[in-house]
Amino acid sequence: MSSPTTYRFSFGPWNISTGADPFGPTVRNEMEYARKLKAYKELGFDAVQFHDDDIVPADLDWQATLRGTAEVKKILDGEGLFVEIIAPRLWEDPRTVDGAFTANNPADRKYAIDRAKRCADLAREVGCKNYVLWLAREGTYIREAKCAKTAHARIVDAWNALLEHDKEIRIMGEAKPNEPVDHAYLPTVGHMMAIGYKTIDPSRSGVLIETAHSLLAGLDPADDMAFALFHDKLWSVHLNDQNGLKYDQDKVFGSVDLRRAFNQVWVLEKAGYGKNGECVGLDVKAMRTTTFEDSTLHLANSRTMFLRLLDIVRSVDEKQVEELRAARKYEQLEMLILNTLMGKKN
Ligand code: 3MF
Ligand code: MG
Repeated sequence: MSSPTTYRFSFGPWNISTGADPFGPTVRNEMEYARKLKAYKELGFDAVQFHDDDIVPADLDWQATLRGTAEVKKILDGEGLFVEIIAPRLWEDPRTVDGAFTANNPADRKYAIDRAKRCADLAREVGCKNYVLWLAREGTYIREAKCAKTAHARIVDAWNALLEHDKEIRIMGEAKPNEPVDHAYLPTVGHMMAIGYKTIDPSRSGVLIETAHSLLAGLDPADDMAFALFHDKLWSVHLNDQNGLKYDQDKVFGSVDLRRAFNQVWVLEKAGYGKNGECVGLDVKAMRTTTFEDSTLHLANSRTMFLRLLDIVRSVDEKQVEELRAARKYEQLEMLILNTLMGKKN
């Protein structure tokens, strides 16, 4: 029998935030950068997810970028952390107001591709081969604003340019159906994977799946994960939770729907997720009401939820599940799962 996977956990420093939202300013002090990186190991995490400008500002010249990157690498090494993924932040600069790779203005598209390539160079500097594209503004507020067919071609061209620029990185698309744009061009995991297969190197094109993003598309995150796992394309995750079809909430994993969270852990565990070095990534936000002292609790709690659900997944009698499946006794199977989740004997 193969030994059970020991999971490694990751998150991005943006998960420790000052609590500002679109309706109000910050409510907590900014935690010092080195302090944030120190929190990782204290909370039981192994790896960091970065945006390019989480490492060094995006407008530094290359020499200054190298100096800044070396400093961050030194802190990471000192903390015993590695970089799991790196993603270009293509949604804050004035040149990405109309999208990045799909902007109508050629100069803006060039800026986006140059910045995305620079992000791959940064990845190399911090020893990371996993590159994430969250295509935040690739879409529109009104359908007539862009030619959607051309937009898809432009996304593939940009993806190809990155694969060519660095022959070692592998690119994961992180799909999201809306927010900040109204209509995103690649709203689901299925769309993202279809684009990956159209690139010059499908073997280096995969996905990162975020629970809330699947839910916002009206899809089941565990099924999305299973779909990507079937294709060997699930290379990272952003686990969290979400209350219905509203703004992206990034709630603590399992805090809304325990059974839904259980099913995600189930699918990951049964497929051997993590055996090739994949991390259990979180993308969670503290509540606005949280104090500075408690500003990492949502991360610790999400990790705890994953591990508790993992215990439950491992405790389910697989033979019994198979028997109930074979006999089509789904009422009994459902009660088996509900009882297990509630810690009741069957
Ligand atoms: C937005 C997101 C993003 C991505 C991040 C890394 C800011 O809904 O989930 O978080 O996860 O950019 O790809
Ligand atoms: Mg995310």
